Amino acid sequence: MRHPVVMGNWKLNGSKEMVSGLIKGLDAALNGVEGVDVAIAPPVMFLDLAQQLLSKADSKIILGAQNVDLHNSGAFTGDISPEMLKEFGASHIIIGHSERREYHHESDAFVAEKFAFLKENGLTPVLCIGESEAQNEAGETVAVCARQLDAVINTQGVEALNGAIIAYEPIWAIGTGKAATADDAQRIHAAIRAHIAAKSEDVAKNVVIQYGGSVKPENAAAYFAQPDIDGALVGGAALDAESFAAIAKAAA
Ligand code: G2H
Repeated sequence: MRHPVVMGNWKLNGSKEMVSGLIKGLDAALNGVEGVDVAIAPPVMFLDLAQQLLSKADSKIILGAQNVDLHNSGAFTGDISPEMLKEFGASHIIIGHSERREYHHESDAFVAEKFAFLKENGLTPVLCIGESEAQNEAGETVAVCARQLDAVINTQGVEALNGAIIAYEPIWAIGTGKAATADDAQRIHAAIRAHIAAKSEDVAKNVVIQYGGSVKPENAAAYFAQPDIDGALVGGAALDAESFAAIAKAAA
């Protein structure tokens, strides 16, 4: 039985004060909420503070991060390794977000290598896939998602997806307020699951597929009512404790 995961992707936002307030507010708002795994991915600068606050509160909130390098040490200026993320308690690591694919020119193959390196280091990849507006209009959504997934499946085997999380995020819905309808999102999630099922029914049945793109308290429940939507990757609404907690509760 799949367990929903709601993850907050804080992107390039935060300050010590904001992180403290948000984590305390979230932990309080989520007290007693069962049936959903809740994770946050602050900027790495704040992992230490976040880890201390979560541990002091004995919180169930899972700590994550927004990116990782392909090495554990060495001359790789500006990068962060899996070992470092682990030392600060981050377990769920977002890779292949469309913002990194676009602004940092990360290819499917490069993202797939990160996927493999995270698994090798015992971390949980949160693999983002999704189509652009032009691809959507050209009817290429499922083909684009399949290609992005195949970069992992064809190099590491479909079983590599066991224990990982897939986040389907249509690029045109990210931060735009133009969320996909729950029915449209379900159709794509079902197609993604079917693509995986063609290689392994078992992996497809168990893999968590989150929806991402302008998820808010007002639209979250409609997504989570869909059979193939197992939680959400949340950006803007994750920066407000009340909103993010409401989304998490809708998935519980
Ligand atoms: C998509 C999402 C979080 P938002 O990037 O990954 O952000 O909820 O702001 O659209």
